[in-house]
Amino acid sequence: MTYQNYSLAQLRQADAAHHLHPFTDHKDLRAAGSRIIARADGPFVYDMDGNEILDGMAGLWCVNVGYGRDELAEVAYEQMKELPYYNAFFRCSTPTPVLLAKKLAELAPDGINQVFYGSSGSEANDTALRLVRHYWALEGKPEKNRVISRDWAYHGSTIAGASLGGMAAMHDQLHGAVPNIVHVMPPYAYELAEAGESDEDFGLRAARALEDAILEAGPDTVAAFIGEPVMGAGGVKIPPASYWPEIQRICRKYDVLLMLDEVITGYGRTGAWFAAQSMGIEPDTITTAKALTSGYQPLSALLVGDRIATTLVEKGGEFFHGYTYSGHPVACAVALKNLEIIEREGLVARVAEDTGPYLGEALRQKLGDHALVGEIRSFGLLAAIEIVKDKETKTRFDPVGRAASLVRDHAIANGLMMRAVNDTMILSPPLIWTRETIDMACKRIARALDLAARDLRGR
Ligand code: PXG
Repeated sequence: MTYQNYSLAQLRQADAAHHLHPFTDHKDLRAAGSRIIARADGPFVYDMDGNEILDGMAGLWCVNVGYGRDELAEVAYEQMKELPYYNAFFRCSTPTPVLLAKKLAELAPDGINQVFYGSSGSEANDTALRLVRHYWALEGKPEKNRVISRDWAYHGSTIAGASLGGMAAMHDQLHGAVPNIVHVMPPYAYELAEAGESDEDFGLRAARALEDAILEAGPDTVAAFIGEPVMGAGGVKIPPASYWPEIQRICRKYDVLLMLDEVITGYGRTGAWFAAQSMGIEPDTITTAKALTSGYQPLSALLVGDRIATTLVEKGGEFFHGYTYSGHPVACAVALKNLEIIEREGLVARVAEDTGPYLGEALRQKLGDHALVGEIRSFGLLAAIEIVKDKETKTRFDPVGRAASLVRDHAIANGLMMRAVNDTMILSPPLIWTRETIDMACKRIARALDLAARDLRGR
């Protein structure tokens, strides 16, 4: 490997001197130095300080088949030798994106049969936004172009992605978001349900915020609603069962397209190929990326439903949009093999029948009584732990975010990679985790919670 002529200290110094990291306070990072992960195998990553860390985040919600899959490396190598690149513009195609599109049409919910490729979830959401607006323009309703999203949504970090997303801090730095995108409340019962309000009632109330926004804007001006089935980066916010059916009903009533962002939930994480299937949602578009290749190659696929695709084909006219790497042959070859691995190893069913339910039970049984734990929720292999100062009143430690950062730092020091979003701890492990891996993770979280509680005593 090329880096092996360099010491850890040299790499760290070069990192600080030249590398601007994503979502990072660069002053802080330069003071602290970065953790350099140099190797990974199965469910573990290894840093250059010599630590073995169980990866509770599957990289960044993406390495669903785990690390060290020689098959994926081999298929990339073979494809690079045969055809490293050719584009999909100007009436050209290459074999692997074609075969992958055919496969995705098989796996996708009924009525979804077309694919538009990019290299990231952000790009795919940019495509989705353009496409729904283009659809309504082709239908003779160009004024039907507003998109309704939610506070706390994460839809990527390009200008379109951040505009669609509902992260206040990102909007503050946009200096002008894409126009005609509005945000409504998220289905986050833990903080937003009223005293005595049932989960079901809260889910309906949160969904009806969409109806209010449609009526306020005027249904003839609303193109689409966009949402993650389970909000990921916003803190694994799992909606009550009443939420999505009501959203679906409202979208149908006002002829508003439904854009589902499954960049995190796609490809098995919820115990179905797509959360649309586990939750019974019938979307017009599904944004996917991340686990499409298990992160072994950058690739996104926007799955496009028949309604939009039919108009696009029947009305014709060029859709002026695409990327150099739309349908990259190597990334698509890796995706095909990755999907084959997920199928061959029965990973989707394993999440549905075994590890998904077990993760929820184990977390609740082993950690639910801990003084710092306000709520545990899970859906498939997505889980969240709310960190609070007082379980009864749901009071947080001051300042917000400090307590969960402490838990995260202790978890990592004790060999478990986790994420903290404000005061919510997140798990999104590879689908190869077994009950034993889950038990190992629970032990490490319990220790991290104890150590954080000790640090927080008296605060
Ligand atoms: N949609 C969703 C639902 C995502 O989670 C994107 C779109 C954008 O994908 P790209 O490939 O452009 O990053 C994402 C990405 C975090 C974190 O801190 C989450 C994501 C990305 C970076 C950090 O949890 N999700």
